Order: sequence, then C-alpha cells, then structure tokens
Amino acid sequence: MSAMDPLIITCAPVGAEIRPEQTPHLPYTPQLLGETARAVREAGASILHVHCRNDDGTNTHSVERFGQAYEAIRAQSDLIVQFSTGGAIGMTPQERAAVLELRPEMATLTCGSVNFGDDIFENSFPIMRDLLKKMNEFGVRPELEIFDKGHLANARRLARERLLLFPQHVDFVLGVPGGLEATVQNLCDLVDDLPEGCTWSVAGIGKRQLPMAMAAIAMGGHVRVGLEDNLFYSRGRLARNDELVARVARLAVEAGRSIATPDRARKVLGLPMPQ
Ligand code: KMH
Ligand code: ZN
Repeated sequence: MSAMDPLIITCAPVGAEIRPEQTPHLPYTPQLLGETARAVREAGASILHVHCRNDDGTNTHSVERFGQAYEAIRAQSDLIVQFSTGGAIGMTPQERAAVLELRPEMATLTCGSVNFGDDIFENSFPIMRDLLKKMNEFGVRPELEIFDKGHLANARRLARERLLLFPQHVDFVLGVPGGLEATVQNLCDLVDDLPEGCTWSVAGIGKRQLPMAMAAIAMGGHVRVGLEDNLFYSRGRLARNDELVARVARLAVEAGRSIATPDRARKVLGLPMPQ
C-alpha cells in the first residue's frame, strides 16, 4: 500500500441547525469565527467550513456577513476557507449562491436532494447546475457533499454535462436523519464507488462523528469535525470546536498519519497557493 497523504482536518464550527442557547461554544459572529479559526488551526485543522449567523444567532447567507466572516478568518489564520452553499432549510437557491461572488477558495456543492429531519434539503439538477456555473465563473473549487448513495451518480451526471471535471474532493456526510447511515460498511461502499483520483473526507453526525473519523484515518481518507455535525465531546459534555479537532489530530498521529497544514492540504487538493 502506498503512503497515505497527511490528514486534512476540516472544521465545521457553526452550521445552520444548532442554536446558541444549546451551547456556549457556537462561534456565531464574525469575530468569534476569527477566534475559532485561530484555535482550530493551532489544533490541526486546515479547512474551515463556514456558515454565518446574525448577531441574534439566526441564520443569514448575506454577502455582507460572509464578507465580514471571511475577513475575520483571514486576519487570524491561513486556513482554506470553504463557504457553505447549502445554507439553511428555507433559503432560496439564489441566496445560497450569492456568496460565491466573494471568491472563497472552496465551497460546498451538495449533490442531490435529501430528507433532512422532517424537512427536505433541496438540491435539484437546476440548483446544482447553477451553483457549479457560478463556481466555475468565480474560480471556486467545489467540495462535493454526498449525503446518500445516489448523490455520486448525480455528480457523475454533472461531469458528463461538463460542469464538473473529475477528480474532485468529496465529503461524505453520514448519519443525517433522512440520509445514508454512518456505518463503516456504507463508508467503504461509497469510497469504492468514487471516480478515480478523488480525495475524500467523512463527516459523521452526532455520536458517529468520532467512529467515522477513526475509520477515515485508518482508510487514508480525511476528516470533518465540528459543532455543525456534533455538539458533544463525550456523553453529556459539550464540545469546543478546537478540542474536537485536537482529538482527531492526536488519534491520527498515534496511528502514524501526519497532519496537513493548510498549504500542504492545498497541494493534496490541487488548489493554487494564495498570493
Ligand atoms: N444546513 C444544511 C441544510 C452545506 O453546508 O453545504 C445544509 C448544509 C450543507 O449544511
Ligand atoms: Zn454546512
């Protein structure tokens, strides 16, 4: 077996579903996002997956707020900044796409609709095509978010339409109520189904975050952790984002994997170095 790449740890520190009353550790303002960027970078993260909130904690996808968050993160870290284009349930596709004009290095592209609790997270082909056209226009690298098995087939269809060129970086989001369950077997099946040359990470939801991370470390994949996906460090004990990152970094080093810096992650993902 060839040597594994250093581990790329993505931190998803905010998300759209957790309310500030649920935890004192949610970085829901640009200033808190900047401080979190510094802390998770020190702990071993190389990518920050960004959602934004208003000062009262409600969701926003305003270009202005994302611009402030981007600046705050840049001021305190050299992390790869990845904007969410999934946003929150109820946002329009136009709102979700507008932040791409800020030209983050990366942005998510969820590759199909999926039940999301009692709601539907809508990602029809027209929505996906529009997001990809804008990413191509603004030079933003997609991360393909796969919540269900059929989403990889959707991504292949977008590649046949020449909106997407493989290989790409893929993130398996497993354990969303309504999506594919977070089991090692499902993860192996998805990895087997990846187009040649793709890199991948896994984001396990809730208490499946840690076992999925451990599987990815062992398999040569990469890992996403953070409060967006999981509020707890252990049963009943609320987590801070940096300690979720630090735990994965420790486990990886114990298992013989080094940790990617942001620039090393850029090389692995084929992203241009920032000027
Ligand atoms: N909040 C979910 C509805 C993404 O960031 O691109 C969508 C989501 C995916 O979080
Ligand atoms: Zn997200």
